[in-house]
Amino acid sequence: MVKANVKISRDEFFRVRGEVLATWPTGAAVASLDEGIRRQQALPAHKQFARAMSEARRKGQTLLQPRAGVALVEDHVRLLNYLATEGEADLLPTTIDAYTRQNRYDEAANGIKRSEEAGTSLLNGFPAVNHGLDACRRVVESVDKPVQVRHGTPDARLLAEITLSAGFSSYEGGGISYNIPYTKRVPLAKSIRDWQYVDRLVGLYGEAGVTINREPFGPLTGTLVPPCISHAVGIIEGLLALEQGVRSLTLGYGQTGNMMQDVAAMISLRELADDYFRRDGHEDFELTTVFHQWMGGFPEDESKAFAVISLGAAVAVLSRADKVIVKTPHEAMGIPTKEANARGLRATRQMVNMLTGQKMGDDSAALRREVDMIKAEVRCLLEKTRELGGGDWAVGAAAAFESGVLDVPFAPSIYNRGRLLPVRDDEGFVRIYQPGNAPFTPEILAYHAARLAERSRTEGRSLSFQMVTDDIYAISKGKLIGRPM
Ligand code: 8ZB
Repeated sequence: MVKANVKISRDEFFRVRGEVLATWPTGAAVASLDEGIRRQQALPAHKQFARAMSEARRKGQTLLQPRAGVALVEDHVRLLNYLATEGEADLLPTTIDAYTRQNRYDEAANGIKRSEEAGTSLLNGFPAVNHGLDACRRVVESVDKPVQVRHGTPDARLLAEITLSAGFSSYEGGGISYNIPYTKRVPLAKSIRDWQYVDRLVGLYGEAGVTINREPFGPLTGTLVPPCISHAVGIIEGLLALEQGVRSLTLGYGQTGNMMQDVAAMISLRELADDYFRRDGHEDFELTTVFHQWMGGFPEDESKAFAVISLGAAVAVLSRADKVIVKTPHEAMGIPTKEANARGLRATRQMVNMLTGQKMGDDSAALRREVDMIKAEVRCLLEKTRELGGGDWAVGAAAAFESGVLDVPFAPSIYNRGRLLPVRDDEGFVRIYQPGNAPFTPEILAYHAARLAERSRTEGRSLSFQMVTDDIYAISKGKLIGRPM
């Protein structure tokens, strides 16, 4: 059996590195890894992402982070500073544009040129590779908070080399979570390999004493994803990252909207991940969590959007997330203005400040049942994945997607089976309607079926794909559950 979840050797890494840096002219400037390491070592403590996450965890705080990125450097710096001051953000992002995510740097260059001519951003994010090392340094040096790269890139090796060398101290993504939900035809074995490179790079910074935070993308398609599926993917990506030397890991989860399911999901995510990491022999890591405010369709009405945002803020705190990713009242329309972005942050800030320290329902039997149910589901998925890989998580992950053992609902990738269907139950929990090839036990499937039968009775209609689509649009139309009428 091939072994794939193995730490990349230095020789192999530096051989591939030469090829990676040659894929675009701006790669040459980061040839010296030592210079990048020195810049990271010179970052003041309050701009180190891993440190901020670990302090939030220690103090029981939930940090606020927006998404933001525009085409031009000075505009981007102004945007980030506005979100820190007017938006009271604790952590800053740099959201990368869609061309860069697809390694289409020629088109990104054209977008930059046209944005300069237009005097406004004509890209949907910051094209960090085209701007190169010095511009990325300028971004990090012009703000006073930790900055993370947020994107959606299956091959993110050059982007990582440039941004980490510039002083960005956290990097989002993973070989599964930035492939399956984002692209159609990138083979999983390829994206997993390319993300092992990114994790190995982070590991090399680590060997020099620099801790860079890594965050697998938890919400996947953001469309009725059952917690067990995103947990399984996040834990696999965590295991792959730890193998390459990553030490600061933040695992994520996207809000479903049922408060008990969301709290149970965050509790089970922490406990399961810790368990799986230790069982594989990892001890030297720091695990933190991130809660994503609702990632599905939003209401157009801004007042209604604020209610969705605020519910997410409340559940983030009650589930003791170390960080919350904040939505904006422009979500239904597209990329937000900086003002709208700051409004989403301030609504979240008020809620977080009011709820921090409060506890609710931790000892409820119903909550515990949901925690145990999610754990049992994740174990079904992960144990089968481990078995398919003969103990190797990278081989197992590719085989699990190929056979539909792991199946992400509504993903565009041809390497995802797309046979598993979720739907909400009568209380709005996201349940498994059709499991496809996911290896759940008969008891688990019976539990889901029984909860769904309650909804069928309430609505006087049988389960169908119509019910699934009704659920997909429900929140944008003002409700949680897509009931008829
Ligand atoms: C998977 C993430 C989707 C979310 C937001 C979308 C959506 C994407 C930007 C951005 C501010 C950007 N998003 N690009 N928000 N600035 N450049 O990510 O609106 O909420």
